[in-house]
Amino acid sequence: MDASPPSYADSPEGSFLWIYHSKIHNYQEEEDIDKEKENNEEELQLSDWFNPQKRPEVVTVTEWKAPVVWEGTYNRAILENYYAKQKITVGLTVFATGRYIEHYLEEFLTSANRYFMVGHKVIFYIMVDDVSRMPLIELGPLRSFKVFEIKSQKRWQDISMMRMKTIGDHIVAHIQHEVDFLFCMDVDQVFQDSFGVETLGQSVAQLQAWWYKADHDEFTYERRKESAAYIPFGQGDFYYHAAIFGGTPIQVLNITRECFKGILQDKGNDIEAEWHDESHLNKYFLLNKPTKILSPEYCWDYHIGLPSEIKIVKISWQTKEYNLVRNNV
Ligand code: 5GW
Ligand code: MN
Repeated sequence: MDASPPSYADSPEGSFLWIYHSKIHNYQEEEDIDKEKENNEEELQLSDWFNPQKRPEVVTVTEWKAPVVWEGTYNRAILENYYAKQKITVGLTVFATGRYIEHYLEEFLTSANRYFMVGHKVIFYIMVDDVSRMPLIELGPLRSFKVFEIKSQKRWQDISMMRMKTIGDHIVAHIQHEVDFLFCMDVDQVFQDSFGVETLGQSVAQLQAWWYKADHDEFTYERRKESAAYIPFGQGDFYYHAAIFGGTPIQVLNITRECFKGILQDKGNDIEAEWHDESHLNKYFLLNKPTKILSPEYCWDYHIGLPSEIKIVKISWQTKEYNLVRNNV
């Protein structure tokens, strides 16, 4: 691919398909909801729901005082009560192209339907390169989905990197008006247990399961100065996993825009970061600290085994059957 990437169309509206149509907007109702949100007394304080001392054997607070959410540190009842009053809607974007549609999408969606933000309104934003191969799935009452057709990418590296552009385009075009919080996830993983409101925040990063105990100089950050994703030895907080990130739509827009900017800059300089979008995401979160971090319990790889600090696995990685799913390597 050259310096000008295949633009996904300036206006995403051009190529999307509404399978589920949300209700026509009622602006009076929206105003009332906004008022209700303002009247929801005080904002919840961290100490109201989070107790870092419950997990003394792991890092539960960052240097910049952000919570690292481990099982046992949060009080879900208090959070549920707070967010139920706010009547929040949470979005979840997921991409599946090529063989990833048949291989992963159905299991991802059925498990997300069951475990993602149970009791709250959820909109799944499903991006596929062939709408006709979209699996039929039945969703629970508070769940809806919107399917969009995206262009396939010739290079596999561009599939994951172009997500940054596509997510940003969709946030601007509609997602910002539809949800209060947004998560973006890989499709090659399965929900195993409830992934709830304790994960919500302004900007949320996921600890990578293989690296959470390592020292920052061991991390597989991009180490070449020429890349926009460059992080020198001696710097870095955590190694974040690009398979899960989230926040408010505006924060996620900023994340995806900055990452895509770095990706384009690298293309212009004929360099590609070692771990593609993930390298750029790590650079972003180094410069813009996440306000919440999820423990590896939220995105676990069972190939590591099950150490005692992993109390409840909320999402697990699918086995990487590259020979089956990657015809374009
Ligand atoms: C195909 C070949 C090599 C790498 C990625 C792909 C690929 C990724 C694809 O053919 N179709 C596709 O939809 N993807 C999307 O990009 C999926 O949402 C996938 O979860 C995400 C990241 O790619 P992964 O999951 O294969 O990458 P890793 O870092 O989890 O190994
Ligand atoms: Mn993946």
